[in-house]
Amino acid sequence: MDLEALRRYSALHPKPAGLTLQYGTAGFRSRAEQLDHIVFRMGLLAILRSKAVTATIGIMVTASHNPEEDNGVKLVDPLGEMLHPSWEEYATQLANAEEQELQKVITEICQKAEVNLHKDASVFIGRDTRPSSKKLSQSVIDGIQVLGGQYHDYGLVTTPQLHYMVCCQNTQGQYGKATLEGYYEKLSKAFMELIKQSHCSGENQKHLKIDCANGIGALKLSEMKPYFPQEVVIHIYNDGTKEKLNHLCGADFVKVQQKPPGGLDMKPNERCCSFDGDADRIVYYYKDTAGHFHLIDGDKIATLISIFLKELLVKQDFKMAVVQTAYANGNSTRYLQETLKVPVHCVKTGVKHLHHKAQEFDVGVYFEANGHGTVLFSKTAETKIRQLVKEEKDDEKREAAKMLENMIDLINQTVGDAVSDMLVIEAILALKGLTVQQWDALYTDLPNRLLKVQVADRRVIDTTDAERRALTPPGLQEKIDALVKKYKLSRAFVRPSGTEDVVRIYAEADTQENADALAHEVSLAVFHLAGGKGAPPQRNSAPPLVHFHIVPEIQVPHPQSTGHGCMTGALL
Ligand code: G16
Repeated sequence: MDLEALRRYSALHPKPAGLTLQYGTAGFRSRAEQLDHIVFRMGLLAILRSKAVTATIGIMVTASHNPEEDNGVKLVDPLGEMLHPSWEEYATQLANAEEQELQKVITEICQKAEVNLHKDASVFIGRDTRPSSKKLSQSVIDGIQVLGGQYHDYGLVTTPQLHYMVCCQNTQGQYGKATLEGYYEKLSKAFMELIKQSHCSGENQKHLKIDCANGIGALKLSEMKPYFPQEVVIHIYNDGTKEKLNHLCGADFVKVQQKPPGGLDMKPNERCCSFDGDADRIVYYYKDTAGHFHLIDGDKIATLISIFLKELLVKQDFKMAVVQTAYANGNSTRYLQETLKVPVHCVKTGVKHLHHKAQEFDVGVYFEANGHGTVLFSKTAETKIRQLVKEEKDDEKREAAKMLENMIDLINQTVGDAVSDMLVIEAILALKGLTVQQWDALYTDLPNRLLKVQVADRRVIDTTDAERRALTPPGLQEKIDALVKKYKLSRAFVRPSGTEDVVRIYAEADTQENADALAHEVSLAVFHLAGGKGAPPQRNSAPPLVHFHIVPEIQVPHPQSTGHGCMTGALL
């Protein structure tokens, strides 16, 4: 280790006195001006991790759904997964070490994680469109250079694109080419192959309006446009040329506020979707002829994908499961378990937890309600599917295997990816001949409300049971239990956010009014028992923004039936 270089460079990236930051749900996040030393040190850590696992590691400078003034850093492991949990602690130690302790902490990490500093190292870097991102990614490079290693700076990319590049690099191209062209070509080829099998057409089905949250998604979708087949016509809104990132738009805004984003003009029954700031989340929505807004969130995306996959996999001995978090709407879980008969597992918030659980199955579909998710196929499942495409004699079965093979290539298995998820959804809707309204009507969401409360220190809240119950502060869970008892079909939980300085509150109940009342009462309990800051939360008197219609559950046509819509696909 070049100690002189370490001293010199760390002095250029000083840690503000008294600042302590924790590795959170998806890396570090804070106001951009507090992050220079963090990203420099994550450059150091990426080199150590790369040497430890003898593979390329990714660093993405982004704060995703957070306001434009924030920034953050996400670390990507060799196969495109989030940083291994055992290294999160090292990341926190390095981030919070005083300058004079840096060398000691690096040496300790090397000892504990058996890092051989003489090994080669390689890091891929990406960044989002925030004004602070370019300078921060330069600080990452400083960190990399201090410990000595190769790097490739991809510049502006979506988070999932960086995950994809890292995976391609470490699988020697087996997952694809580690270039943007490689990514666009792989996805568009799989998409075109998939929709070739669709017998549906129609001008309306072709068009999709996309709110890009004024973020990187707009740039990358524009680049990808030439690769899109004529079957899909995308219209990009909130492209970052006029408004601020994530301001009154984007997937998080639409999901939390349960209303359409600004800057997107939506006509009745038009299919629309929103990405978040770094394009790793997506939610769909539409407005009906009465002007009511309908949100189709990550739970319904998971349901649509599960229906499609289950039909194709029906005669295979594959274990398929869906992974959700406590935020999953109660009716989505019921639909998946009782109607679709798919096992559902609940884990803690954070794609790292969902991804890990989904790896236990041959086919693991995971989605957070906020629209962050993907599908994982085990090596065994993938090999068998590819083999069936080549060897299966029965035409219908071979066609079904082909659809699955194209799904494997279309879905970004490294992490939730708004672009790839969007193409998967568009393909499924086309193949099944489903309109956005029919998709929405699979089940009716229980009315729900998400709120946030500021407290002096959100770490006073500790949770258990996949964050569905609060262990501390004393008395909080008992209070929540008593409040929940007041309403029908109700459920509520609280948890400290890992990306913002807030406590999140989720409530659902039989009516929107009750869900709102319950969420408000729980937020007051958090405020009083967990040290709320400022004035107690006020009940929002605005009328519910989402129209919860009661519709009969739509029976998705059987794949072999020709009488309904134009679904294709044969059972394996
Ligand atoms: C990140 C994580 C997601 C998580 C979200 C909110 O999303 O990747 O898994 O659901 O933060 O986390 P929290 O409730 O702890 O703030 P993103 O899209 O912001 O990177």
